[in-house]
Amino acid sequence: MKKAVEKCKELIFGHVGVFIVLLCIIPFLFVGPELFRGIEVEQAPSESEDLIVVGVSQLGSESGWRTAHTLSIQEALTKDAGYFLIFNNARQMQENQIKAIRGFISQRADYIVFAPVVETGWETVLQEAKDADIPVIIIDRMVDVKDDSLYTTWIGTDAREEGKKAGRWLERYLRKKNRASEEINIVVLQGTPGSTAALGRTEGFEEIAALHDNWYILESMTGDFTAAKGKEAMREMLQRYPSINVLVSQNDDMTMGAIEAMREAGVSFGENGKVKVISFDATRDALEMVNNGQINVDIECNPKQGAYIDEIIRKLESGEPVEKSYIVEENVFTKDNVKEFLDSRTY
Ligand code: GYE
Repeated sequence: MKKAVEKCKELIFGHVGVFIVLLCIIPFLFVGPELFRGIEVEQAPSESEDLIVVGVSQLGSESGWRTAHTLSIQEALTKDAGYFLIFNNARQMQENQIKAIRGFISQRADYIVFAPVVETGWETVLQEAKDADIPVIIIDRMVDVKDDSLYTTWIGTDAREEGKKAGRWLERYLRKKNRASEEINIVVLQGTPGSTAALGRTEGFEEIAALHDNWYILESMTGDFTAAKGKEAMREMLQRYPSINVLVSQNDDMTMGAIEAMREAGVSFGENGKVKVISFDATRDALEMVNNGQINVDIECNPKQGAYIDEIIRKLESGEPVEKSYIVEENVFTKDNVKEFLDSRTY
């Protein structure tokens, strides 16, 4: 009898035990990977022994351009190509970038690559990288530092020239439409305050605007390079100014937001509309809008910078000299030339 009772207990508790263990494990199987997402996994030293360890601090994921930029880096710095990539997304916050760079220094990365969200405030952390003898490659936007030995090289685009291209396009357009002496009311959606892309595009466009007494920049508002903030800012400006002739929007995401605001306000835009639209970046979605006449012109900003990073690191590894700056080539798209580029646009 005693034996039978023992057997019974064993059977019940044995099964309950297994059941409880399963109950604990099953949810973890689903949630487990989620818990680790976003947490940087440190390299096992043996795994990275023969690889070049590169810490990349990306400033954020605010735009379609940024997604393409990140992809270009990740496609270039692969294990097959000889790299161990430690990637960090700073979510548009400088303090996160500083923390990430300090992390790369303490992990003894071979190279630090970073796209600075704003231009100022980098001296201290760059000095720390220099003291640790880690070469720094700056990509996309620029840093404003007195001592340029704080970084090895910069790969980016000429934001000031992009702004000028926008101004020159408007000059040509108005001349062609016999409106060169008309009063032209302009509003500007600027990118992240203090960023190279916003500073340069603003300066470049203003340089051309200053040559025309009849161009009035009614207001410039920041949309932080995002569609949501671009829409909000444009909605406000549409309420304040009933007679906008031109929108200069410093990236495609803000342009998409602004177009939604114009639609909602019943204001026509583009080729056959009241507000002429000038945009920057030239992502695929925006080029389609150039093709169908919703955006008048898109000034290209080239996000494909990964291959340059790879090339520069290879040169540095073999002791070859590198330039202090590399400027990536860019185009201007209007309805006249956009078709031939549309098919090959991957981003
Ligand atoms: O134009 C914009 C992004 O810094 C050039 O940043 C880059 C800009 C790009 O958010 O879409």
